[in-house]
Amino acid sequence: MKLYYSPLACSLADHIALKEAGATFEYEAVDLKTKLTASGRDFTDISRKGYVPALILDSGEMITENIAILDYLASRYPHLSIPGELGRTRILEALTFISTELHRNFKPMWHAHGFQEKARASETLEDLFQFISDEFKGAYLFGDEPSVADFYLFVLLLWAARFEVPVTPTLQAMRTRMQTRPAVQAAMRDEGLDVEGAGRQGAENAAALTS
Ligand SMILES: N[C@@H](CCC(=O)N[C@@H](CS)C(=O)NCC(=O)O)C(=O)O
Repeated sequence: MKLYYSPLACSLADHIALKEAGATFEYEAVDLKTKLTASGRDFTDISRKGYVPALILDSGEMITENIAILDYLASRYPHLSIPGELGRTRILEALTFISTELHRNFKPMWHAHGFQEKARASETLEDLFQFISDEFKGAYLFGDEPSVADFYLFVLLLWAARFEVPVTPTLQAMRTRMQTRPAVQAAMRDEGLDVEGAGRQGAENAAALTS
């Protein structure tokens, strides 16, 4: 497998999932402004969508869209999912909330919008983070082990730190807990991120992240 990513982008969730799975994979950075890969290829020749994440399977097939990639990884590596008849559905429910509510509402934060628009987005995000915090069933969303949904949520918690969006003590504790996991530290190091200061990083990448 090969993951196309950009440092501190939402693709970090997939990178963490692959590390947590113990999967064998390659990874290559994409400059989201120029759309060039680290090896100099035009990324839009690889994925017409032009955004990360994109996962190339060993068969050569490509999966795009974070929800689909994380769902694929959770199906292939069941310890990244949760058990039970509704397990996959609950994961998809959480991933969809994280993608279409939380992630989408970060858009004004990444772009050069005015102060008021950012303040409004921050308030919306604070409410959305409060909601997901109330859903926690343990140290992580579904109990005491993290799932793919926690990896995606973690990335958005790094963004929250970067943009000073207030989050609950439950979420602050989860972010800190995630940062102690060897797989998380390894994925962040691969992306050139400082594990402690990642929320403050990515300035040069920020303008290109359409989130
Ligand atoms: N619908 C896509 C959106 C992914 C997305 O927003 N990726 C951002 C990074 S977090 C990106 O690559 N933006 C650059 C661009 O759209 O040109 C998904 O859910 O995977």
